[in-house]
Amino acid sequence: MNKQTKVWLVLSIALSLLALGSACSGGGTNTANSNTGGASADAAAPYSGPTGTISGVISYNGTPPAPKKIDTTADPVCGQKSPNLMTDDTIVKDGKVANTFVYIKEGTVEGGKKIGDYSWTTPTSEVQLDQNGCHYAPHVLGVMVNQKLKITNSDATQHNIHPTPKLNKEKNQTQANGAPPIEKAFTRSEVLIPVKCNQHPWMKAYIGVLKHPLFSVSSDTGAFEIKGVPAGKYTVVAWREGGANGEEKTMEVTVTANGSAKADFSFGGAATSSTKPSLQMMPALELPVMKH
Ligand SMILES: [Cu+2]
Repeated sequence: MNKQTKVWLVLSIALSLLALGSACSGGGTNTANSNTGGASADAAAPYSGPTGTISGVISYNGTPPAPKKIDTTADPVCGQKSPNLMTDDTIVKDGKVANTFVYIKEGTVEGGKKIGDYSWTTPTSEVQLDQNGCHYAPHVLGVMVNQKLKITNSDATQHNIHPTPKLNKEKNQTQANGAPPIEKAFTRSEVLIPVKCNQHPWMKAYIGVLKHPLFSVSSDTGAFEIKGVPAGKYTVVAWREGGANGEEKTMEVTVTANGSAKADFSFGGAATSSTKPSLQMMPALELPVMKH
């Protein structure tokens, strides 16, 4: 074998190995991600490029339904601690809505990869859900998949926390007064999981579980902010409690490097940010009035 033949032999072996390798990895990822732009090797890598922020305010057009007083006579301990417990499905102050869960549903990061193609580190910090005055605090919260949720009982009575997921495992758990915190985690993405208490039928909370940390809940001023969003174009969803399964609004938002994108949503009678036509076209003539 002369020197030239040897070189060709080595080259052709190397080339066929390369071809084999790319055929295997290509076949595995192309079915799962149709739009990875051929970057299959780092398909589940963390994002490390430029980021921006999405922020906005959730408004309510028209007169919101007034909170109703909850009858807590079934458990005297609840009445002693919370004599004026009110429903909190619609908390509107000065026309701004609290407890709206805002999150990135899907989208494409600059460069062409889908947001779902990146991996995100689960925070080691816990998110707390407290039962206080026979009421869940917070009413709406978000966690990442496998992030610890710490459930505490601050009441002198027994609660029974009962998330009712569709995709995650359903399990209810009794927590007596003075019992240590219960730790829970959800293994699958699910927006949102309703939570009830088997002891107190009025108690309600909602948990959004996502594979990424790109979510937020509107405060009492209706404001929310999602930081660390990779530059790209996204479908942002705002969900709030109401009706049988809640109300949802969507918006397309473009985030630039170090930029701040606005995403204001409106609920209520004359909503403007909805993609669906509103049936009620009356202008919001009345200012929201807090009754009771
Ligand atoms: Cu309870």
